[in-house]
Amino acid sequence: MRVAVVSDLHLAAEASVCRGGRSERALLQWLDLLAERHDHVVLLGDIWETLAPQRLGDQRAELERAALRWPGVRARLNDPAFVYLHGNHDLVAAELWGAPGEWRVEADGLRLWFTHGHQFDPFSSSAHSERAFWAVGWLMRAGLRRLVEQLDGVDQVLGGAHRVQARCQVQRRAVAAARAASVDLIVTGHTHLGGVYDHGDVRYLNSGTGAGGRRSCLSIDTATRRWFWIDGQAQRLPMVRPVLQLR
Ligand SMILES: [Mn+2]
Repeated sequence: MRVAVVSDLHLAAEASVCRGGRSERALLQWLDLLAERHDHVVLLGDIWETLAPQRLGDQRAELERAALRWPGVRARLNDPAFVYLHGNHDLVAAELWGAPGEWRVEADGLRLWFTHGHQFDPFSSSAHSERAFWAVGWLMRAGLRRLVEQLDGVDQVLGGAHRVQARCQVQRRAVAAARAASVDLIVTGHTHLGGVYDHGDVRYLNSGTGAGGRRSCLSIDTATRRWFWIDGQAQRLPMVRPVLQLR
């Protein structure tokens, strides 16, 4: 079984708070290319941005508005090639569209567990996070988008090593959960920091983020036991070009 994994697009209705880019056409070309080359494309949560509505707590209306702004992406959620799981920024899709929070599957003797990963992050599962992301939305509307992105960059530089490497809390908790559930591969997004990490009996894979034209993703082949992360920012490097020819 070949599976591509894309997460954290953060598609929103309003351009000022949308981090997913502006062109739906380019995004769909990428998703459809992945679908052509894999049996499934897992959309691993935070595909939609609903935590930055104008009024606090208005996630349902925000999801519907975002879906209208990105109709092609919405249509693909009903396409059997795509498996959509909700994250914390699109949690409301569970209640509105019945989106599941995880996909567990066995293929070629391997047990795989796909889930967004916010349940392993104490901040994102806290009551404060909804209010914090709502406030960030207003900073972006107030023209401080660059500041928000820079803070995000600082967070990744300062916290990056801790968040990606084996001592990262999300990763440590995910690996412990995978071990308890006897799965071989646990696949999350959420941290926006992609990669593949070997923990002996368990592998932890993170899809990174496809937001803002970054187009990072995972490609997993259970038959050949090959899995790798494609860094969307480094997609011009010759070493990844022959693999997927990303544009
Ligand atoms: Mn998330």
